[in-house]
Amino acid sequence: MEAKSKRVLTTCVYCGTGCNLYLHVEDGKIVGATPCDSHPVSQGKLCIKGWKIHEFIQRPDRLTKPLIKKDGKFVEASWDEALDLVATKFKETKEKYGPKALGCLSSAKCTNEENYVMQKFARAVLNTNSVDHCARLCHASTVAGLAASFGSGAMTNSIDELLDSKAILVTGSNTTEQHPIIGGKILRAKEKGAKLIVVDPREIQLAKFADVHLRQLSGTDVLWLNSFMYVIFEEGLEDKEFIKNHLDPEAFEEMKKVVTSDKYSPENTEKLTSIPAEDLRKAAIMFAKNKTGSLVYSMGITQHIQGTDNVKSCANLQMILGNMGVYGGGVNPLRGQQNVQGACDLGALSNVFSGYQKVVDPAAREKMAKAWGINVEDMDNKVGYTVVEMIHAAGDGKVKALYIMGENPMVSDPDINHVKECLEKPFLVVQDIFMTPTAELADVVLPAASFAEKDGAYTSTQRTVSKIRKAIEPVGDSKPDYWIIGQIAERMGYKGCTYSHPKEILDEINKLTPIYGGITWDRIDSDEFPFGIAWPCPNTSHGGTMFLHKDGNFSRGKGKCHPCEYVPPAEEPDEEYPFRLTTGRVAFHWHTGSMTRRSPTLDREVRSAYIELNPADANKLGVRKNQMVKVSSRRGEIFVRAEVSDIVPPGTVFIPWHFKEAPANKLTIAALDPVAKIPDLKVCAVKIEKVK
Ligand SMILES: Nc1nc2c(c(=O)[nH]1)N[C@H]1C(S)=C(S)[C@@H](COP(=O)(O)OP(=O)(O)OC[C@H]3O[C@@H](n4cnc5c(=O)[nH]c(N)nc54)[C@H](O)[C@@H]3O)O[C@H]1N2
Ligand SMILES: Nc1nc2c(c(=O)[nH]1)N[C@H]1C(S)=C(S)[C@@H](COP(=O)(O)OP(=O)(O)OC[C@H]3O[C@@H](n4cnc5c(=O)[nH]c(N)nc54)[C@H](O)[C@@H]3O)O[C@H]1N2
Ligand code: SF4
Ligand SMILES: [Mo]
Repeated sequence: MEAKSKRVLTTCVYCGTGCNLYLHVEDGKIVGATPCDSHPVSQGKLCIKGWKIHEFIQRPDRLTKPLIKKDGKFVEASWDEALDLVATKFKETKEKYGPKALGCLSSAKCTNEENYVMQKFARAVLNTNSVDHCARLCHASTVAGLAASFGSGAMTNSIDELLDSKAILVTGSNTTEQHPIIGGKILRAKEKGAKLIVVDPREIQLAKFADVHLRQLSGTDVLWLNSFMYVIFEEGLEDKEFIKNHLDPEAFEEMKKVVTSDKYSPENTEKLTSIPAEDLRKAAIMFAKNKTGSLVYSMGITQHIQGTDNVKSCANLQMILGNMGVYGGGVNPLRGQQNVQGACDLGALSNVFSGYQKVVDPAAREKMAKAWGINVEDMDNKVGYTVVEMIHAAGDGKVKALYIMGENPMVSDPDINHVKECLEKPFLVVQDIFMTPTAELADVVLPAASFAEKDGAYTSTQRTVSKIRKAIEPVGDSKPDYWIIGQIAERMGYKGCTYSHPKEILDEINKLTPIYGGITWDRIDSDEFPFGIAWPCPNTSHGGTMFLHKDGNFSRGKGKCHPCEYVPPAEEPDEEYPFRLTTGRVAFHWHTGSMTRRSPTLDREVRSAYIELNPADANKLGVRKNQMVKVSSRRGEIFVRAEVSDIVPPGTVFIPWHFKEAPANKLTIAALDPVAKIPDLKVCAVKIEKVK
């Protein structure tokens, strides 16, 4: 008989830090969560979201039954009825309009195994490469930029190395709020004597502890990064040995020519970035002289039409300083969702199969077709639609059926007035644990089991694959995502997506994905690896990889610098829309709020949307703290309360985008980076009016 009370070790479902925790279960109810002392990263700590993780799981408004929309209203249905309907519609759409008319959004909230099955379903059953997920709104530019520079698009070093870095440059990462456990380690490194340089338009918590805080205008990162390198070359502080031995010489010279040109002198970039030249010089020299230095970044760097260039510039900087392939150094993009790294690794991207094997490579297609038992001619040989493109294609009538698992684009995508128009058109299936604004638009809603109700694995920001374990039975009639996908596939005549347990899926992943070759089900909670293994891990005698590009031996051979010229954001303030809006997060809430706003402890902390407004701007507008204001852009308007604060500089405003009743994404712009297709979520122009 099952014990009445137990605790189950698992991995946190929120951020990419990968903390492990125990879920405490009594009589089938999750009553609490506590940290795991022996976990190498979290070491007995959790942030507030981890401590309160149990609060959303068994909320009474969990989706418990499949729902089918009839005459504009949802009606409960049996699994058979819902799955038959979905399979029939998908089949009809494919027969009538071809595979291009179908698309899938996979999920960084789901497990590695579930993401693998979703992309297999898209490719083997629907025969489309239009399968993508929120990494596209997040670190798509990291994947593109770092792959071009180093040959691998992931965080290069491990989290705890920060404790031994001599200098840490943090830019576009509000680390203490968004990755609190990592933020704590940065502060510990600072206590131990590391220099801390923060480059962020807002005076975030870390900035208060920094040796230097540079406040650039949002969207001007290439300028200050080039200026850093300008100063480093001027002072002769580059690592000449590393450059000679490990970098592609032609690419290096080409890049050097650009960054040392006059327009990137600190004096010349000051006008556009608003960073005082003096301060920039000081910061650049400090970072260059204190070796080994680590560069940490997140959304402030990636979410721009110039995101890929921003990332490449970060890589350029760390390469010329010789901070690559060494302990305590590296280019360290902090991955956001707890399993966004895994969703990318397992091929939930429109251009790659699992392990970043390219869909346009005939040999890769041949390999997958053979393993999946399908005809290679049936496979899509072109890159599919990305997130924003797919939604726009639905609006244009090109995509006629859309399957969304564990994403909430009606709150998370840019320009949601337009997203709504687009999602109203196709046959829409949404698979979630709660009724979200996206699910409300669906024709069929499928109830998924949460992370506490299934087995599987997540891959953390430091590439460590670690397990989640079933603590309770699925709530209501909800089912694990992999089961649901398998059932739809079977009803469309394909049995290759049906598995009896995630272990079988991981076995298949091991065979087809070289970087995961040795990351087997049994190894990742063995006595040898109780908390998982970091890829690349090609075989079962390999112990995993702590940091990439060891000794400057880059995955691509020689490290490649890229010349990046500054390109201004797609939309900047003007007379009509005079403020620069940047959007982001707060410590207590998660994205679209579907989980954290159902957690009473977290909800109590921040209940509604607000706008950070500099006191000088508030004065000019005649707005006081907590007064309601109307914020509008060329695309929409929302009402929020004013939070008057010097966290933002004059002319810049910040809105957290968690709140569906006042969604910041009604204001944002869907302009895309040409390479990574990531939207510019960090800059657009707005006006602010007092509400009477
Ligand atoms: N509590 C909480 N934690 C989270 C999440 C959450 O929703 N809530 N989400 C997770 C996810 S998926 C992600 S991707 C990460 C995101 O983590 P972060 O990237 O740290 O979070 P953001 O608030 O989006 O923005 C980061 C910083 O970018 C700065 N910034 C704004 N514009 C610019 C610019 O033009 N250039 C630069 N360099 N900086 C700029 C902002 O002032 C802010 O400090 O957090 C993860 N962790
Ligand atoms: N303005 C603005 N917009 C942004 C950003 C920004 O900084 N500014 N950041 C962007 C970034 S970095 C990201 S990552 C995206 C995130 O965008 P989304 O991924 O759309 O946001 P989430 O709220 O994390 O959505 C995850 C959904 O999965 C559901 N879910 C949880 N667990 C499970 C499960 O086990 N199975 C299933 N099927 N569903 C589950 C949740 O209820 C939720 O509805 O937003 C982007 N949007
Ligand atoms: S830091 Fe991230 S992984 Fe750790 S408890 Fe908080 S949300 Fe969870
Ligand atoms: Mo993200």
